[in-house]
Amino acid sequence: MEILEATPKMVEEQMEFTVEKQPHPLQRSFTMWYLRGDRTREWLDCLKQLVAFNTVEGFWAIYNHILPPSRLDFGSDYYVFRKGIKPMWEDDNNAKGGRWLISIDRTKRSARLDAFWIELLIALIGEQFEDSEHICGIVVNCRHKGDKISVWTRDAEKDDINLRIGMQLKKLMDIPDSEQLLYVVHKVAAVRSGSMVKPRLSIPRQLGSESSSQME
Ligand code: MGP
Repeated sequence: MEILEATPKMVEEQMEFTVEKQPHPLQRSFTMWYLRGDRTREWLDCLKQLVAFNTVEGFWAIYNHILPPSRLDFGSDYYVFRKGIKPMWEDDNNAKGGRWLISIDRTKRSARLDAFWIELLIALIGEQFEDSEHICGIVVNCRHKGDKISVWTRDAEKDDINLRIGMQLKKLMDIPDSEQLLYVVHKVAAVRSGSMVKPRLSIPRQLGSESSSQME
């Protein structure tokens, strides 16, 4: 069809056809998981794989059909991980890793929770992180005590790479210096609970720490 010969209606139809037939592929495929908190069941049994996607259109179709984090019950989580990586410490890709943790103050929930989550989702699937190879996935935990958003990275010992990811995350979310981002090693988190977990890295550095951000 020569565009010059076509009526506006025909052009419109042709464009619709092209858009429908040629979705925009993402560089990688991802899988979305959901966990509905239930203290009567094992954690692993609460985790459900929802759907995989590998196109921009596929992502938005899913995003538009599920509840935003702010509307989930407390105790629920979403996980978006590279396809083939299970969102758990036990997966080989996570076993040596850790996560950058953003704790969302309860008073800032309405302004931040959904906004941070979509911002991070877009950064993840759009490969905006310079070190995206090292990122396994992202998580949002909806909690009455305060929600958490985290970026799981593959190797907790690669401090330089993890710090770069943390700095990018801080910039992306526009997190002020007064709020610290903490990098927690999964193996440490797996044996200790909540606030007792000592981070390996922090941004900004822990006040009073000697020479580096590392706090092994
Ligand atoms: P959580 O959901 O990450 O944080 O871990 P929450 O609910 O805010 O609790 P807190 O301990 O951080 O204050 C809660 C619990 O879920 C953990 O103590 C584990 O029992 C279980 N859990 C969480 N993760 C991410 C895993 C995992 O990857 N594997 C297994 N086996 N259990 C997990």
